[in-house]
Amino acid sequence: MDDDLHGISRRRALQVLGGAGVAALAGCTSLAESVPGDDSGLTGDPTDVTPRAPPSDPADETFTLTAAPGADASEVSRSTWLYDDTLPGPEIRASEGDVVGVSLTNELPDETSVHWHGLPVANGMDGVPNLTQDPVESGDSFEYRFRADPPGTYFYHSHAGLQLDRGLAGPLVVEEDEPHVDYDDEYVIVLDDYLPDAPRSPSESDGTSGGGMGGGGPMGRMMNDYRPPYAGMTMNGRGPSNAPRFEVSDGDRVRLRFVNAASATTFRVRAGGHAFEISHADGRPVEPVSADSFTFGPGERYDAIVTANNPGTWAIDATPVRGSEPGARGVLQYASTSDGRAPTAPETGGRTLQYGDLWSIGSIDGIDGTPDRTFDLTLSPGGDGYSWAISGQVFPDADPLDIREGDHVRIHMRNQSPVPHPMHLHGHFFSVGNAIKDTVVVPGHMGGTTIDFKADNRGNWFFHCHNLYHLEAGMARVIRYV
Ligand SMILES: [Cu+2]
Repeated sequence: MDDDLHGISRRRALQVLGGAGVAALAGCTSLAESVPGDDSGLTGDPTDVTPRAPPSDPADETFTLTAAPGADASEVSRSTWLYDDTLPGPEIRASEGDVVGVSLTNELPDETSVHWHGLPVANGMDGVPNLTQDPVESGDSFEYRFRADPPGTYFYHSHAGLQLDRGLAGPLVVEEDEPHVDYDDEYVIVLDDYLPDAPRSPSESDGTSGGGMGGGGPMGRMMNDYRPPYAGMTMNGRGPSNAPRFEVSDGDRVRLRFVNAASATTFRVRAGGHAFEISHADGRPVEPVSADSFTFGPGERYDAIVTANNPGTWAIDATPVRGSEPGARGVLQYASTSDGRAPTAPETGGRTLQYGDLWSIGSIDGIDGTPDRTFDLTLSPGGDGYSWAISGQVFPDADPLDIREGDHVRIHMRNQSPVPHPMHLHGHFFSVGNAIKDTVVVPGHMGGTTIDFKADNRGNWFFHCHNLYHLEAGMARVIRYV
């Protein structure tokens, strides 16, 4: 294969993937055959397209984040890397329209960067190392600046290598001036899969730890579906024995902002004694819809309103859909009910939220006609047993998807593997069905999903599976404005 054809050099490839990716690439036949060429990497591509600048106004709200190895706290392993020594990282909360400044200090032994997941920031602020910015070296700092718009529930996380699975993630909330739903109180609930040891790339694993192998059939021994040896699932950084408590008052409507910050876990979420009124999907408002449970993949968010009309002590359970680890738990604690009793677990069954239930309030302008550009992509395992491909190409040995500013872009994805893929687009929201989202799970076994977006944010943008181990193994493309 030819470097120019694929628009990225081997050197750049190694930089994009980070250290862990080097081993993965070493075993990648197609790349091994490629010849290191000139530096025709993505950041150096000669396009006339200049990304828009970040806001020049002074920041209305400023934050600092220090990324560093976890302190020697009893429950936190030294392999856990944290923002400000907390798991999850500190909440960043801003008002709609404000200019936010975040000063990142890197005290990790490796380079890093921060991605503001879901928020359509200027390209240079998007935090993908070697694509939208130079990585922030160990000991250095970087000033992020973006406008907190549109409002919604987001999160931020490291986009370098496998750092997300070390604990480098935290919630990012942009408050609406005028919410479309009434509520009295709110909590942010960050779900994660907890890995006590340093993450390893799929190619380094021996395959014995997989809790979610692909099942029978020709793909039954799919190493591609590597699942790290998680110690368990956490809610707001805590395991079920130390479950976080969410106090509610009789009659109140409580908005729960659920964030799936996991690297490889789809959760099913339910609450004992209460249905959810789903009010937002990936931060964007939807017509409120009732459901007894919902599932969501890595990178997705749902806001759910719970009406406190059933006094007691109730569990909010988040169970892995694949993987055998026990789930995460929180406690919905009525102020009127004596504390300290064991929470009542949710019943199974009931109605599960479907994507088809989501009707966004508002729409994306300029995507109601015939698309200007359509991409038909397949999602499939690579032939080597651990890589993941989009239309047969394993990133970074993969063509960019070229678009022009103003285009109505349509991407159709067909999943030729048995496992679901939560596909995430940087820098833009897309429509999927009647919802507006930034991450969508494409179901396994030939599941198909079509997304449409407006090319209104110039730059080179990452489009990838948000299962970190699929991303690491090549399930990504760059969407390039030309
Ligand atoms: Cu995937």
